[in-house]
Amino acid sequence: DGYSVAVVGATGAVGTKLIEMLEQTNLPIKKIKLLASKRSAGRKLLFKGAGIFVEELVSEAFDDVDIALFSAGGSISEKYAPEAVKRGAVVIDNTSQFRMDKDTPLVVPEVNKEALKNHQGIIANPNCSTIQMMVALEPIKQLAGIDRVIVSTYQAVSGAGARAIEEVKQQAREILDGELPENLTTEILPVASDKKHYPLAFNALAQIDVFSDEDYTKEEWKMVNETKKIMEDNQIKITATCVRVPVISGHSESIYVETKEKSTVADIRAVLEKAPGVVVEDDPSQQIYPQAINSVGEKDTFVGRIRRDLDVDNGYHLWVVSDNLLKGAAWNSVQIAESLHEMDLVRV
Ligand code: A2P
Ligand code: 11C
Repeated sequence: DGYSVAVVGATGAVGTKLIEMLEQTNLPIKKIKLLASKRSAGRKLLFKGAGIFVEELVSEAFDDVDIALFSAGGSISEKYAPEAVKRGAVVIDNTSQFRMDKDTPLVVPEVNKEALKNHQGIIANPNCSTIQMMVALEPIKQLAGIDRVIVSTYQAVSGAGARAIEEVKQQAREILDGELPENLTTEILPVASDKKHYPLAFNALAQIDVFSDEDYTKEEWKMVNETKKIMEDNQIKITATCVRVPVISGHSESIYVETKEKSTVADIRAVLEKAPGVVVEDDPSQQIYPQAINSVGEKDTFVGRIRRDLDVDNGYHLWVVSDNLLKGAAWNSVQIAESLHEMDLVRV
């Protein structure tokens, strides 16, 4: 007994992690189906030690599926998520395709599980940089309310996919071999679809995704709009600067938050220490603070450098780090599946 679960994009960077997280969940699973493009059909991947053949993604593949986890790009979700729902599956979508749709819950289980109750078949998983910020800010919101957020991110290259990781590694090798920066191989970063490409190795690029309104990038707009939707607060003041750094996995964020009510660093630390999904790593006397490389493979969000602003009453600074492929993607999706099961919401 249990659910029949499909992973769409099973061979990808996030898909591979979805399989790992499904191996670790206590969600009852009776069958797992791995879907990808025709190119991968027939490849064998392991699930709990058993070899499972990857199948080509076609609409009929969802006929016997209860829960479908999508991570194969927005256009694949646009086409196949409604097909999966039509055939009786609940879809948990990792892409940005449906996130801002009125009828689609956008869920971080630690924050707004209740929103799942209104689902119409598709549930959206937020952007990775938004998720870890929500996990860290929700306890502060509950303590003292949130008036304003200013966030700067230091995002890992795995967020841009497997090919981007290869590109930055290649650039690093070329530089160490004496190549000049202007001669490096640049085809993908900062954004595959944009006109120009720049090296990321030994660099930092203040562009994630393409530019949009007000000269903010789409990634920055995602952090703004998704935060308002998840926190159900259109009044919250929030602005973001998103930067790609040559880190393989683990997004880091410098978050400045102004609370509505008076609080103290000690109170904020205390609520974070008790918060679900948060691990406080904060001891300046011992040089303890979160680091991207230590977050890899962990499901938690790490918070440190908790301190007051020197000029603004109610202003606080945090350093927040999490594995962008786990809490930022695969783990949050599987947590949503677990929540749907616990809340008896798997059948549409
Ligand atoms: P495939 O490996 O067969 O190309 P990533 O985010 O790491 O780039 O991974 C993208 C995922 O989406 C892969 O599993 C990839 O499968 C899958 N994918 C890409 N295009 C399609 C498609 N047209 N149909 C089904 N799956 C696709
Ligand atoms: C990045 N945050 O780090 C992006 C990747 O909307 O799900 C995830 C994009 C998304 O490049």
